[in-house]
Amino acid sequence: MTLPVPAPTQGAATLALYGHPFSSYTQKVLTALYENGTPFELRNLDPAAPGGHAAEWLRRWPFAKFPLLVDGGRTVVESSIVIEHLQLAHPGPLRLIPPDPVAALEVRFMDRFFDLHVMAPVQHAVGAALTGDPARRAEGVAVAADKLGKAYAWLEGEWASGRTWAAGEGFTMADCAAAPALFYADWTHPIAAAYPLLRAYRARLLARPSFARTVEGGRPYRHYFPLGAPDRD
Ligand SMILES: N[C@@H](CCC(=O)N[C@@H](CS)C(=O)NCC(=O)O)C(=O)O
Repeated sequence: MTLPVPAPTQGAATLALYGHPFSSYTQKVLTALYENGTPFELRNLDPAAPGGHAAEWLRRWPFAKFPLLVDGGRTVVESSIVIEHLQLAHPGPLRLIPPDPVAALEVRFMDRFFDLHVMAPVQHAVGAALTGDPARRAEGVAVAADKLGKAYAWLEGEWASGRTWAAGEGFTMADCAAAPALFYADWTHPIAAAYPLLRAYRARLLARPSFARTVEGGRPYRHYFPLGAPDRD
């Protein structure tokens, strides 16, 4: 089935993003929105936040995952699809997916890498810690440490070619994925000094204004991190 993509719009906020400022996948989309100065309204799903948005979010997406974007009459889920949608329907000055299909494939691959091989192990450890069971917490952290160690080693090798951003010299969707993934991964299993290029990349992401703004938005919620948020970043 082919759905029509809304015509590009500018000006007033027509976009509503359901999510949480401390959620990694919400942060991935927030970084993309801030990169292009795209107007939107954040519908914060924190239980203490005003608005009572949870019911509408669950009505639109009973799978209970966020972020979720509402663009006019359309519901868009899955953070990478949301960013692809933004590129098509609300393009800004920065193309987060390059026009060249081969370059775009590399961006999509690195986006998948950060979601599947960095963020997923972090979510595993966090989920285990949230059970409150010390044995499950220890198992979750051990599994994550093993997987993240492999991911860090692979990423260090990729950066040895001299790239600045995840898919080359331009900031893309892959960096939107990498930023929260590496942010929380380093809290879960610190990136060792043996990986200076990866550590420098994480620092570069934290210095990027779009992600720095995202991190500030999540700061009030750091007590939610069940493995204990370190006093840095
Ligand atoms: N593949 C999804 C992952 C979304 C996801 O896992 N979101 C988390 C928050 S970071 C969530 O909804 N957690 C709530 C839950 O699992 O109950 C995406 O890219 O949007």
